[in-house]
This record gives sequence, structure tokens and C-alpha cells, in this order.
Amino acid sequence: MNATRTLAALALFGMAGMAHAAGNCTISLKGDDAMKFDQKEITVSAGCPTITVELTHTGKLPVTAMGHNVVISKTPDMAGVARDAMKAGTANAYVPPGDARVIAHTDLIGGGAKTKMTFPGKKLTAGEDYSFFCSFPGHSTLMKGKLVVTK
Ligand SMILES: [Cu+2]
Repeated sequence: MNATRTLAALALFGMAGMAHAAGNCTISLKGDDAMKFDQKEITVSAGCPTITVELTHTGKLPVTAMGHNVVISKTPDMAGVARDAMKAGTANAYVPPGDARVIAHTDLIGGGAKTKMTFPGKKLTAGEDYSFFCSFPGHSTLMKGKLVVTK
């Protein structure tokens, strides 16, 4: 009985310790009229209860000409998602609807706009190979980066 209690206490303590150890929980990116994100690599923790994705479009061009979003997928899925995003078209804001390869995505915005979304950290696995990119047609060749996921 005592041993069980001790184990339960240790498990609770361990969980609390992990929650404290959770690192960065925000993916904050700026996109511009030159089709660039301001960062090439971002580290987040899978231990975050929620991860916030923030995007600021610092340019002036309209969403139809220079729309940006942030899509997160496993790196091997990125090219396929970008291709299907083009097919999904403006009606779907260049995100293939109901696509399981899309782990998270923000709205598509134009110059001067900001957007934000959240998703649970448990949708990511520490050590897996993830990328963030913009799924506007043609943008993912330049607008992409590595999403490093820690515990
Ligand atoms: Cu873009």
C-alpha cells in the first residue's frame, strides 16, 4: 500500500516536473512582401498544453497577391501538402480541407494583418522532423523553416 502511494506521489511529482520543464510554447513569425519569414528555425516543446502560432504580415500587398499563412506538418509531408494546397485554391485559403498531414495552420492574411491560432502540444512528438511553411502557391520554396520539437 505504501509503495503504491509512493509510486503515485512520484508519478505526480514527475508530471509536475515535466510541466515545469516545458520550454517554448509560442511560434511567432513575421512574413513580408519579399516572400520571407523572419526565422528559419523555431523550437517548441511537445509538453506545452497549448502551442500558440502567431503570424504578422509586415508587408503592404493584398492577400490575393502576397497572402501568407503558417502551416505545420512533418517535413516529408511538406511538398505534398504544398501541392494539394494549390489544388485546394482560394476557396480553402490554400489549405487542403481535412488533411491529416496538416498538424496546424493559421488563417491566410495580407499585408498589415495579424493572425493567431492554438493547438495542443501533444499533437507533436519530440525528436520528429517537422517544418513550418506558407502554403500560398509558390511560397513554400522560400517561406519555410525547421520546427524543432523538444519534450
Ligand atoms: Cu506566403
